[in-house]
Amino acid sequence: MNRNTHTPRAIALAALISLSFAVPLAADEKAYPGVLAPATVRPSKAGALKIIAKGGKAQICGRDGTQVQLRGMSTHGLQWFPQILNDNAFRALAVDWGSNVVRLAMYVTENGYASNPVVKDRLVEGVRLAIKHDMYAIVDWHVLSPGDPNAKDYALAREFFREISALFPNDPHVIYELCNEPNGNRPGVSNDEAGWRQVKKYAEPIVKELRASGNQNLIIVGSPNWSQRPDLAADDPIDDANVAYAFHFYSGSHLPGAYVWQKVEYALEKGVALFCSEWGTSEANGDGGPYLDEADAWIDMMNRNGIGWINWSMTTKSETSGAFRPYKMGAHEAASLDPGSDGKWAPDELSPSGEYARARIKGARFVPVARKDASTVPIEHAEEGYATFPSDFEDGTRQGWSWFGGSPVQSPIIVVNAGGSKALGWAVAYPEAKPEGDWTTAPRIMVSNVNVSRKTARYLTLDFLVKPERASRGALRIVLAMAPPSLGYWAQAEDDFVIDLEDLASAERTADGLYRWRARFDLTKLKEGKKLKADTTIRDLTVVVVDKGSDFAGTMFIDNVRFEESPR
Ligand code: IDC
Repeated sequence: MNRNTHTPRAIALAALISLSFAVPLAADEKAYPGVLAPATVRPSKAGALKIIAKGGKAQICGRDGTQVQLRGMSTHGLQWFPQILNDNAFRALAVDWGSNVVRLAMYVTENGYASNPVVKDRLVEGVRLAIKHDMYAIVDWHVLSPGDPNAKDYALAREFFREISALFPNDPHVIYELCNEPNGNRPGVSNDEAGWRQVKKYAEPIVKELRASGNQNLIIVGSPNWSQRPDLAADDPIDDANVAYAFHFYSGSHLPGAYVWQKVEYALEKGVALFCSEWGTSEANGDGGPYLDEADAWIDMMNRNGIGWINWSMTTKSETSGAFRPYKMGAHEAASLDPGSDGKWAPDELSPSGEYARARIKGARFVPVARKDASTVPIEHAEEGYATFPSDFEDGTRQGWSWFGGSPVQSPIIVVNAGGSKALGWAVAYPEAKPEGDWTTAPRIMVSNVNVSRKTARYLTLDFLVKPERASRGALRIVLAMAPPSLGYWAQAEDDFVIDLEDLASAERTADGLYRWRARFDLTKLKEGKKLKADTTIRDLTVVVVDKGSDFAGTMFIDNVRFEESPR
């Protein structure tokens, strides 16, 4: 093939107009003076944390009985972004950001601890790094999906807390968080008293066992509806003097004064200790925004009440809540999660959200840097059209297909003739330097609200074509993801479709010189044992083209996205 006839990447990149980062909305220190706060107090000074009742309110206090506010960051899932576990990063968090706490998010499902036990070693490494840098460490058993902490997926919980507490016996740095977010995902817990009783039934024996083995540490327990119901816990607390209840909010979804806020106020009045073990500047899905004014209102409220908080999360993943600059094709490289031996990330290595979180952890003013990659030139795509399935693009529209907001590739989407009929195409050039994380360079294109069901079909099939400008090594891995509301809005085909770029010669060649494959996904084989019934509604379809060590630059196309009864 004509490998070197074009300058590498030039053609793909020429078509690209750099996409702007969302410019942070104004944060307002005048309206919310409580966002400016004194520096945090470290474990070397504060010692073991204990809850003390003062004037009808419960406060988390240090060994001398004065209130200690915890402010810091959470890791992203340690199965996905372990690179944050490095000495320079923890030093930067402690010294440059002024954090006195770090949260280690250990997912159990989604390739977490249950199937990937190495993440526990990573968590332990994180605890050690936190101790070394004089920060408290939150051991987060990240219950997310399914939503019932008693579900069989979480059967190792007791043993896990036993092991960690034996490794760090009654160590004052360690805080145990027993269940990130109980919720209704089946098998789940209901958003009411009965749901809380389920959580309590799970948590109580672990609390008892920790105490019986001599661990007096602060323990945090999540609440139903994704830790939005501390009021339920306040009405029926766990019988232990050193348990605080978690609440979580995302400032674009959970507005100041609304539902979660009211539950927090209620629980505060009832006199239980509260801790915000996760909040984000984005919407609840981790993306969109950032919503900094709303975040200011929340932080002001938490700071004034001395409530500790943790921002989600330390990742370069392309999502607004991520604190570090993600890779974006044609605009910027990803930051490294290791800031280097100077122990500082430069301001533009942070995302707008990360820059904001750092200022608020420090308790200092938020003065965002100007971002070089902001562009006001809008990208022109082919006409959007209506979500249509099967998608054949013959009407010349995109039939509803668009970039997923967090897609690191956001090049113009075209509808042109490719391989004998109209197809949907876009330019891609994978970077030489591969950023951390698996999907960080992958175009993610989706059709929303297409609302189809597979009926009797077993497969979802699409034609995938490429016009390479360069393709000499590595592979492409096409992933099919779906959003069926009844399956928690996420289902992923078990088997990806892999294209070996070193073996292009054996691929089908179209009359117009493209390479073509028929990518077929078996809908009866989904990750995590999920099942798509014949009539299960699939709201959205997403195609992700993952870079496996490849130097691919050129145009990719999809066509004839369809269901199939059996292979043709
Ligand atoms: C999100 C991550 C995202 C990941 C998703 C599924 O940001 O990259 O794909 O989990 O595992 C929570 C959860 C937290 C979520 C976060 C944002 O505790 O795991 O992280 N969120 O959606 N609760 C509310 C929001």
